[in-house]
Amino acid sequence: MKQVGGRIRQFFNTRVGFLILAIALFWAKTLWAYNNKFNLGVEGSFQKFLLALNPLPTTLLLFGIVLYMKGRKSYITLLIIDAITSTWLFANILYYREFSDFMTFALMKAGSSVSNNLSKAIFGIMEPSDFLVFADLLILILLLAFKVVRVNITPIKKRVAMLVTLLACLLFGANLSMAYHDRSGLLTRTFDSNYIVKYLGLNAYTVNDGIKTVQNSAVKANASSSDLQSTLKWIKNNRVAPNVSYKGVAKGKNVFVIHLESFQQFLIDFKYDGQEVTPNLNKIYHESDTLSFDNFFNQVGQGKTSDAEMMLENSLYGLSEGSAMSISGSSNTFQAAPSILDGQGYTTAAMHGDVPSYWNRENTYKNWGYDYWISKGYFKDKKSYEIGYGLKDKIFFKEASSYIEQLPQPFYAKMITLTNHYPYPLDKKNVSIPKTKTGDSTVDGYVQTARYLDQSIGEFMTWLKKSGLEKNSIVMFYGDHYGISGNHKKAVAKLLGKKTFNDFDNAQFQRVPLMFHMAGLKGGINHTYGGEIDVLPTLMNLLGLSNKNYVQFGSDLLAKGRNQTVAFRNGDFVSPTITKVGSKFYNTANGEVIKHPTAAQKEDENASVNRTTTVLSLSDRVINGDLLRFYDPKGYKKIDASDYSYKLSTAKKKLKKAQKKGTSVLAEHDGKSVEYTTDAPELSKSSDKDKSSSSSSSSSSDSSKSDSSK
Ligand code: GP9
Ligand code: MN
Repeated sequence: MKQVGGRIRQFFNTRVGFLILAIALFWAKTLWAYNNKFNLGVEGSFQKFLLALNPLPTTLLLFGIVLYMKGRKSYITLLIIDAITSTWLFANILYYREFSDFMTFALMKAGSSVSNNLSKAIFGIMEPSDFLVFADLLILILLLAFKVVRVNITPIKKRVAMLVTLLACLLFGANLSMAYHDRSGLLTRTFDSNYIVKYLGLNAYTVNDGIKTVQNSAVKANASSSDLQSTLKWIKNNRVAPNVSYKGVAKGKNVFVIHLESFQQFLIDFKYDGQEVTPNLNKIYHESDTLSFDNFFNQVGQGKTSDAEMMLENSLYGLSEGSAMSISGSSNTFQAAPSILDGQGYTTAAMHGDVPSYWNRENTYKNWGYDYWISKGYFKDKKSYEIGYGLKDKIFFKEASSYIEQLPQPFYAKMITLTNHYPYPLDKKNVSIPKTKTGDSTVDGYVQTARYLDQSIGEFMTWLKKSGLEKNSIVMFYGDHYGISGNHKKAVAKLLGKKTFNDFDNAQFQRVPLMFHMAGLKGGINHTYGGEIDVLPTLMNLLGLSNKNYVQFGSDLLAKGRNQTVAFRNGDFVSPTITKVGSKFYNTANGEVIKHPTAAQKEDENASVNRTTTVLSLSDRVINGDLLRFYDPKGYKKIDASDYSYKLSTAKKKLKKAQKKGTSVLAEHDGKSVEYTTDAPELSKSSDKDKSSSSSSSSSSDSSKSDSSK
């Protein structure tokens, strides 16, 4: 035994041995921190394996630097590197506790707000166990100080040092490719910083963030107020006057923005197995006080939901790559819907059953002026309440109602649903319509989750009536993007009972619902061609607000003489006359390829191509150059992200205080909650005490949540 101990000690007395010890200790404590100090959402054994692997490549690379050094210097450097990386981990633990996110350079730079808040809070939020991240460093120092391990000054061959560096790079490459296997687009699409840490580790996250920040800040540093001139000129020249007869019809009303996840227009009135799939939404669609649009298109790119949100609430396009909210949401100046309405005396809240960090919402919403960001941690949760990304819609709406009734009126509330999300898993208890039979497993569950979403909407509308909110609110519904991607053409053809389904059909398939529902609204089905970019100008007009002074690329959908070319993020477009996909132009009326365009058609094609490329590139310039920081719209009250905190305890206090105003539904009902009725089986008394796991069909890997464009 003694002999073994002696051998181990001898090994640690070598430089390589000491390095291995340092790496092993650093690895162990990082893994401990991952599991105890963050909420990375690790699911399944493959992700667990990657989590355990990911500290190794970067630690090997960083710590391995000392092998290029001689003598005592290498030991001291090793301790310094260890100290710096441990401090970084420590700082992130504290930051995460406060903001449920990792530190970014953009935030540190924009920083005053965040760092002020953080330094104020820092002592309050520290926990003794946080200091365990320094345990490995302490062990190494003690071992050396008490000469348990001796400093070895024998030089290391450069070849060995290089080999270690190479090994680190190879390991990182392997880590990266396995991560991409589980989550494609991890770095380009930047879904959630938790994902990058989960798959690649904190240090890799930091480097990636650093590279992105440098790229972004270079563009931003070179931008100046004059860059905005071309945009302002374009907007002025292309502006159409909003519809006067609808102006202000919803003035002062509460606004509900109901985000229907992955919900396509074809589902409206769609029947399967002899039943309507979405009877509640169909009813709303056809009601005389609902203004519905049947040529309304999603225009999202890689940022999917976040692109939809960017367009809906800013009338700015997403970016050609990645998510604008992730890339610029923390640092840019926006003049978004919530902040515009804040200035009009509205209380604004976004609600969603997923973690707050996804699509960088936690930071972006502050720059958009949201008073409240009510996300997963705000809701009662059990395993059986969740599926896919988070809370099931029926439970989400029910639990959200208890926050809605506390909001001072008028309010603007965005509710982002979740259950109808790729790959459309649903537990048996919630299934109320059979799967379709196209034979494509990622398509066939779609009607089931869409039905579930529809039922949740039905329940919510009943509550709106009961609470009296229906009378003084305008409820807007929209589908954020396709649910079935162009990679499932055969299955879609089957689903729609068509012989073929080509690129033209797929472009037409990008229609999503848009409906404004309000008591007394002059409704009907409007056939104008438009897209998500046009929603904010339309909504503002209904609320009686002029968007004339804002940088918004869309136009009021009810305006006469508006341009009806709908730009897709990849440069394709749809208009009432022409549809462009790739290099092909189609006649929108009959879907035929226009092989020999007439002069008029050629002109039409060119005009739409021009418009599409112009709006996309101008919008990109606004976001990439952070140009709105140079712009002060008349009548707009600037907001400061540092005024907002989305901590649950802060929100609760704020809501409690807000009750004094007496304008919330709760106050109107003398402090008594308006009962919410749902048939969610998870909430019924008879439901067994949460024995059932969240889903019979949800897989344990993130790929089960990933994108349907796969
Ligand atoms: C995640 C949810 C889904 O919180 O909004 O985003 P998506 O995958 O649809 O872009
Ligand atoms: Mn979505």
